[in-house]
Amino acid sequence: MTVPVLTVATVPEYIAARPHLAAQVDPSTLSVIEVGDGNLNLVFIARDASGRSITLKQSLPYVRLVGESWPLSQDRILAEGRGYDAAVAHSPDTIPAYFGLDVESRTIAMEDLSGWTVWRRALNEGRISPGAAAVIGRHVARVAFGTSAFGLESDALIAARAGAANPDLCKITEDLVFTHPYVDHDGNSWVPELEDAVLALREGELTDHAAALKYTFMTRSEALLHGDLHTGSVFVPNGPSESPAKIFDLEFGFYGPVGFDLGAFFGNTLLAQARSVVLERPAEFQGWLAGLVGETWSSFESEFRRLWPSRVDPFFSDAVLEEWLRSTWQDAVGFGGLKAIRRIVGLAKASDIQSLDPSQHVAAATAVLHTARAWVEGRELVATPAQLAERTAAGLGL
Ligand code: SR1
Ligand code: MG
Repeated sequence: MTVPVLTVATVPEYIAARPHLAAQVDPSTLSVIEVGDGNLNLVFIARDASGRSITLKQSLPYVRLVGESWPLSQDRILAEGRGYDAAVAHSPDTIPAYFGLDVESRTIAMEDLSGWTVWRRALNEGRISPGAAAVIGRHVARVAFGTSAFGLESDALIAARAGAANPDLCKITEDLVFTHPYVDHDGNSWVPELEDAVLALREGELTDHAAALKYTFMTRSEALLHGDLHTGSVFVPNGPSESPAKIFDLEFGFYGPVGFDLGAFFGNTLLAQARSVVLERPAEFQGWLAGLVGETWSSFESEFRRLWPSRVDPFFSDAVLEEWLRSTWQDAVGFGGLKAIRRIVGLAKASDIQSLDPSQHVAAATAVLHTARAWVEGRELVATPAQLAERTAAGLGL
C-alpha cells in the first residue's frame, strides 16, 4: 500500500483535520517548510503566526537518499510509532514530546526541535554538550529493561516481540552495516587513497567477526532497540536546558541485541574523535570526546542496576545481570567498530569525515578503519571503557 505524500501545501489541511494536532498549532496561520535531511523520509515543520510549531514525519515509499529506484515500505513509520510508545512508557524525558502516529497517512507528529542542533553537527562544529552521552545511556537502559524479559512478563514479551518486526529496515542494516563493506558492492565507495586500507579490511579475521556480529544482530531478540542510534539521531540544546539531549528517529526499531544501540553511538563517537584529531581541536574538546563512551556506559550500567531490583522474575539472579552487562559491553564494542567502518566504506557516509578537506579526509578515514578494526577484533580483551579509550587513543595516534 502506498499512501499520498504530504507537501508543504497540504500539511495545513492535514493538521486542521486532526484535533490533537490542531490543539498544538493554529492550522489557519501555518507556514510550513520541509527540512528532511536524512536518508529516508519527509520531515515538515509547521509554525503558526504565534510561533507555536510541530514536526511531522512521513515515510516515503522509497529510499530518499537513492530515489524511487529503491522502493521501501512506508510501514517503517509503524516501527517508529512503537519506539515512541515504548520510550513514552519507559523514558519520556529522553525523547521529544510525541503527538502520535497516524497509521493511515504513515505519519508521526512530535515536538519541533528546530531550535536545537542535531548532535553530529554540533560535534562537527567542536561544541561540547555536557551530559548528552549520559542521556543516551539512561535511555537505552530504561527502554531495554522495560521491553525485555527483565521488565515484561513472558506473555507480554512474546507478544511485543511478535509485533515489532521491521523487516525492510533490518535488511538495510544487515546489508549496509554487516555485509556490504566486506564484499564488492555497488553501494560502496571511497577515494583512491583509501583503496589499500579498505581492501585490507577483507584480509584476516575481520570478515568473520562481522559475520558473527551479523548473526547476533539477526537472532538475539532481547529488547526493543532504537536501531539506528548514531549522533544524527540525537538533538542537543543550543543553550542552557533541563534536557541535555533528546533521542529521535526511531524507525529502525526492532527486537535485537541491546549492545547494538550502544555500539551505534560508540562508533559514531569514533568518527567525531578522528575528525577532531585531524582538525587539531582544543584539548578540552578532544578530552571530552574521548570520555563519551565511558560516560554512556557508566550511565547505562548505573541505570540498569537501579532498575534491576524491579525485574519481573527474581529467578534472574545477580549472576545473570553481571554476565548480561559483560556480554552487552563486549557486543557494543564490536558493533561500534562495524558501525564506524560502514560510514567510511559503504553507502550512507557521515559528515564528520566526508566534510573534511581531501588530505584530512584520508587521514581521518584511515584512522577510523584502523581503530574500528581493533575494536571489533579485540572486543573480548577490552573489559572496560578505560581500556577501550586506550586502544582508541593508540589507533588515532594520540
Ligand atoms: C538507505 S538508508 C541508509 C542509512 O540511513 C540510516 O541512517 C541508517 O543508518 C541506514 O543504514
Ligand atoms: Mg535516521
